[in-house]
This record gives sequence, C-alpha cells and structure tokens, in this order.
Amino acid sequence: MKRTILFLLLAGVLGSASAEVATSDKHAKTATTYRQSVFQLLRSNMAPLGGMAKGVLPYDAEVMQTNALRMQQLAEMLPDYLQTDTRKFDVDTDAKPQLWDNFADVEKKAEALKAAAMKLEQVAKAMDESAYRAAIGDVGASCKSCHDEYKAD
Ligand code: ASC
Repeated sequence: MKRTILFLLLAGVLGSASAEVATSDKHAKTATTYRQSVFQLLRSNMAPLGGMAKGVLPYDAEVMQTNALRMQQLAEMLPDYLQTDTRKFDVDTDAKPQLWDNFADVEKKAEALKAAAMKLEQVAKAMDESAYRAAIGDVGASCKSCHDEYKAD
C-alpha cells in the first residue's frame, strides 16, 4: 500500500500519464473513440504534408507551420488519450495489446513525434525549402515507428 502511494506520487510528480484500465464496456468504447479521434486529427494534418513531400501538392509554408504546430499539440495529447487500457473489452481497434505493456516507450515515441513536428515548424518558418522534404519525412517516420510496434494493419 505504501509502495503504491509512493508510486502514484512519483508518477504525478514526473507528470507521466499513468495507465488506467477501462472499467466497463461503455468506458472502453468511449476511450477507443477518443483515441481514434486524435489519430484522425493527426492524419488530417499529415495528409497535405505528405502530398507536398510527394510533389502532388505545391509547398505551402503557411500550411506546414499550422499543421506542424497542430501535430505538436496532438502529440502532447497522445499519452493521455492512449493510456486507457481497453484490452479487457470487445472494442473495434487496431491497437496492439503491447501498447499498454510498453507505455513508457509509447510516451517516448509521442515525444519523438512532437520533436519532429517542432523541427518542421522551424523549417517552414525559416522558409527553408531545401529542408521541407526531409523534415516532413521525419514526421512521417515517427508516425510509422509507432504504427510498426503498436498498430495492427
Ligand atoms: C500519413 C498517415 C500516416 C503516416 C504513416 C507514415 O500520412 O496517415 O499514418 O503518414 O503512414 O508512415
């Protein structure tokens, strides 16, 4: 008991999202909807950037700045929205079970996404066109590194 309290205090002080287990079918379904909503917003901000990196869309530094900032904000939300462990319930999800076994790694990957999005914002602010493609590529690579481990598809 004392150890549990100490752990909770430490987790609070360190500010990390402490994993929470869904307590009912309804709770799990709602948490899954929220979790997927954050990813849909990330996707909607990433899609035009991907188009630019591929040369399908013209580079637009303003869109890059806006979307990179939004992706930083969404990356910050990821641990909160991912922390609810829905494994005990029958929810329609691509989340792999190990997401909740390796949560510290998930938090690290969310930080990496935020860092890549910060870099992209800087590059776009500086209008450094020679760096756009690589900076967008790094954001996409951080999406992929998490999907490879924790998303089944
Ligand atoms: C996207 C998108 C993702 C990532 C990922 C990167 O544009 O929707 O999920 O990039 O495919 O590998």
